[in-house]
Amino acid sequence: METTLVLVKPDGVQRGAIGNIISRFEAKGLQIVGLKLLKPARELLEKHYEVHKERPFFGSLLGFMSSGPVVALAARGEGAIGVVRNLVGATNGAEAAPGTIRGDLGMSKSFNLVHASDGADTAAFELDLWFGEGTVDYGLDNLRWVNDPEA
Ligand code: 3AN
Repeated sequence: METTLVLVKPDGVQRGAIGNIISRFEAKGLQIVGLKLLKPARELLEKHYEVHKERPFFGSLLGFMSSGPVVALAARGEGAIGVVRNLVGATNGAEAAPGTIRGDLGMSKSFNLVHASDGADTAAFELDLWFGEGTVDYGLDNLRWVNDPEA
């Protein structure tokens, strides 16, 4: 089982796409084990985007991400990190495949609706950052119809 961090960015919140985005993760068979709406502090975003601090778009990225509330969610499932990245799609919405969140809803490489952890180390780091209080662990009966235990 893997757990990964997803953020619905300020553009996704402002466009009324929170439900659309979250429902895709639920429909896929991922379990939501953390969920909150917050206006992220600049220090939180600086840590979150630390790897991009030398990139030319770092300042505008932080400005955008702190411009309004975001939804943070933790999603769990087998191979969840890769599964979520596939559902999210390529960085630039204009080029992202139809069927993905960015491909269906986005046109921009900066206003691209969602963030998703890109690997196991990143997921652990980002979950600690956004859900330092821990995730909510509970049984979900539907899950026994999502993954075949014999396959
Ligand atoms: P992804 O979210 O697809 O993994 P990254 O990790 O390459 O993309 O970039 C992190 C974030 O930085 C993106 N989600 C996007 O919001 C922003 N970003 C990436 N490339 C650009 C760019 N060329 N101009 C503006 N913002 C960008």
